[in-house]
Amino acid sequence: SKPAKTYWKGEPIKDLRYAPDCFKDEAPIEWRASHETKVMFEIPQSEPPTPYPREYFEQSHLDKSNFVFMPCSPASEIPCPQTPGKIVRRWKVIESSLHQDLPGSFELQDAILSYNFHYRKKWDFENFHSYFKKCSPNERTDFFNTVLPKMQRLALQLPSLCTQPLPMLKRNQNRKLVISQQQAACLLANAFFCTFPGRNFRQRGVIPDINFSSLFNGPSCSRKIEKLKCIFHYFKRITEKMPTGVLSFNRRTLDNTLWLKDSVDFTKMHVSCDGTIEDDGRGMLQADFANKYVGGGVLGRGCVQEEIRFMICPEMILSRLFTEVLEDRDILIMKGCERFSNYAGYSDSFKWNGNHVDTTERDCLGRLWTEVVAMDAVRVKRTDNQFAEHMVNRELHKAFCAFVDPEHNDNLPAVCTGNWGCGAFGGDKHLKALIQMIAASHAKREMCYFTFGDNSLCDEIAKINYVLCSEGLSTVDVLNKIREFRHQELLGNKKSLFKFIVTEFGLGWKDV
Ligand code: AR6
Repeated sequence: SKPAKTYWKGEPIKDLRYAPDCFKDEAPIEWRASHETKVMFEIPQSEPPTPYPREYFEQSHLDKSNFVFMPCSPASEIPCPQTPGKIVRRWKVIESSLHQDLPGSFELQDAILSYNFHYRKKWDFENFHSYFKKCSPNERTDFFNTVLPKMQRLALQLPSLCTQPLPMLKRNQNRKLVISQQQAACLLANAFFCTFPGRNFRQRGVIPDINFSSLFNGPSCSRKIEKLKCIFHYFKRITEKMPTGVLSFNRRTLDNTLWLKDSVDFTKMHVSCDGTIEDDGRGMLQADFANKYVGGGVLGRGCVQEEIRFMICPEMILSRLFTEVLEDRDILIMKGCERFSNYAGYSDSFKWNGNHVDTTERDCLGRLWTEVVAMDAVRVKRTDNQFAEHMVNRELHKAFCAFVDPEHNDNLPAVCTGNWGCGAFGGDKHLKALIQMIAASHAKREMCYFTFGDNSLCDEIAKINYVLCSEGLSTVDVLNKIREFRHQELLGNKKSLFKFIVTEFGLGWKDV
């Protein structure tokens, strides 16, 4: 059992607004496929959802840049491994390689390389082999005798499970993709077997890689081994019992920047030193401290908030298959992704820590009530001034786009967030907390903020929020002060942003 939360300030966490309670008065809705919303299964939906259409839809005439290039597409061709000079359909080679028995990690490597011929000399599968060398004989037997054959069959079901082309969620567009957990599992099995053509590396600078090759290859490191444990665990779970729910991936772009001119009051806040977004954010809109290539280094060595979240909820990794790089005013909302693993540690000390049973309820559309928003902060370089107006505005628009909900205006669940952009991306914690407070207030959401073990930050954020709320200061007042702080900073004034704001308003920086 988890230790009780001991150090928190502001509103009690139980008094914030949560889904599904906050939506209880809304009428149930159904999926409606449209130009903006692509649904990959039949409506009305059954359990498990039936792929739509029933037969594989030939996609060779479509503009490739608008759709995911599928491994089973007839347009995907490679040189025949057996007959030099002959060209064959890639899917035929994949089928014959994955129909075979694969009794060990070297046979699996050969199978993957049969349709990734270019990489014969480049891929060493070091982490992959080292994982199987270290695991117990029982685990190895279970994987090669039971889990892997089921994964092979699942991957080969691609043309019967994903029967229509998956749209790319392109830059600066509002688009939603709705997919069953079974279809997601099939696509992830294909990513595991590295079947997606041309997707071992980032494509044209805008599409992330999705094949798992970079996770398998060396140099050997414990982070990748622990990530492999998460991945193998996911496949073990879903091949034992296929989940029957639904996931949605919604890319949203913000075209209105006028919101910033409105003046609104600050909303309530719970600030806690203990707790994490994934453990304690149930029913809230949960922040993913993202990279503009969603998932960041999840398939490589990266191992901070976003990568860890994607590893314990592997369906999130799928977003990389179809989400182009996020522009300054784009975000991605992932709803319904299930958590399969627990973990301990962080970064170099990260460890897979056993099975997780996700007890979150489902909505009327079959999605778990877990809503996660990928929002990428700017990476603050030494030469940048993060207090400069254009930098502040960039982050404000990003956070507002992440928190606003164009479909529901009132009674929205609180945002669950923390030190967004302040770890790997080096941002200022006071500035980013204020930016998120402003954005949440405009989006009419309360906020739950986890300081990740930092007691004094917890006090400071609670204090500034108390002062802003009790003095009735508005978001515009505070934005003006952030601008003034920038000038003071240029004059060499070294006060913290919070202290500056409080003293500027003629108030004391006293205990709350
Ligand atoms: N819950 C609450 N707070 C957390 C959690 C958690 N589970 N994990 C970390 N924190 P970081 P960034 C706190 O560095 O700076 C990835 O590679 C902790 O204080 O992940 O926005 C992405 O793909 C931590 O220092 O986010 C991007 O490339 C802080 O949140 C890049 O990192 C920031 O976490 C984004 O970097």
